[in-house]
Amino acid sequence: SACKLMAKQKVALECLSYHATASVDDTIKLAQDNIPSAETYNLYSFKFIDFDLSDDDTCKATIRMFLQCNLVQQFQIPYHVLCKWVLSVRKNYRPVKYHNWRHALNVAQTMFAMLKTGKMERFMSDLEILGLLVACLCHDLDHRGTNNAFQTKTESPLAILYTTSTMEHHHFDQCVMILNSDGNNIFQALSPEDYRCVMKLVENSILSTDLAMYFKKKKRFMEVVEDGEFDWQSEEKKALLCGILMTACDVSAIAKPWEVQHKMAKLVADEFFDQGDLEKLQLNQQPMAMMDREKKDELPQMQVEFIDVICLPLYKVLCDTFPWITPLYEGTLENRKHWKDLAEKV
Ligand code: 5BB
Ligand code: ZN
Repeated sequence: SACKLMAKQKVALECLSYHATASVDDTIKLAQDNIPSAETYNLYSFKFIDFDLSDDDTCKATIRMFLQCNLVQQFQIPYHVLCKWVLSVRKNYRPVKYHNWRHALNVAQTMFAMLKTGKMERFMSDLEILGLLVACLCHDLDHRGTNNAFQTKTESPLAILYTTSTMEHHHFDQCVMILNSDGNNIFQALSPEDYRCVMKLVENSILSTDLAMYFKKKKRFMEVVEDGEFDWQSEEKKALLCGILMTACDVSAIAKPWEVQHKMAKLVADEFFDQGDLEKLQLNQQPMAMMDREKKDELPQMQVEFIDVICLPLYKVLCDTFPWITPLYEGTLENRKHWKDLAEKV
């Protein structure tokens, strides 16, 4: 419609300054650098932390994951294209407090650890592993630190373009935009069939990170598991499994060692509070408790609820099916104790 076309043009204009991909110089420099080992970055661990990594190292750690999965060789990704693509993806995250490039890296690393240490790669083809890593790295591209409800309330062009899963559709659009930019197409050597297949997986996986979709998916996932299912190869089941894994990785900050979880939760809260401030100032509305600075004392109790309602049930059903990812469940349970203690002090 004319309205959607207008919205699309507005989004394109708004994004122009961010649309730039990586420079030749940065690409050459990264491509010439040595890539440290997976052990150096602790990539196989569910306790991976990005805090001590330089911005350069975050790119190298990303490339290391592609190398460890043998994706560069398998899919004939020209190395400088991989380097440029990683730098471009990083560049298209905004410096918001939580939903930034480092969050994307953490999500991708949890996926890597699930596939390798969690032994889930046996359920995935190489093409699916490629798709999942790309989806993780791209799943929050151009996040503005505000959620879907905020887009709707402010009638942002994005909300006019996509009425449901607004931001997630935009993240996928940005992912496609980067792949289609000069020298950034890491999928360039794929056959048309593989290309179509991996793009479908990336789209499904990114759209699955909308928490609103998660509850439906979890219900269907439980049905499949309760049927005693061990065959995840059908297209529907594969898409379901990928969607569930994406959510498991997206919230995996909740399973990190306590000091890390504590810091991460503060970043989440700060981003929520910034949105709350915007709602007060721009919309003259009372934000929900989670986004209201005045209610920051309720944070521990909210984390307990988040753990009980979303995280523990998710990790429980996954661990029952794939026992090697139990560290995620145990880490979350441990953090629940800490948040519960803090909640009871208030
Ligand atoms: C989550 C779903 N939301 C629509 C309503 C609120 N809940 S919640 O009560 O489970 C909740 C989750 C409340 C507060 C929270 O954080 C306070 C700092 C969280 C929370 N969410 N805590 C976390 O550590 C993390 Br990680 C997250 C996930 C953040 C991104 C979630 C994006 C949701 C988009 C709908
Ligand atoms: Zn995310």
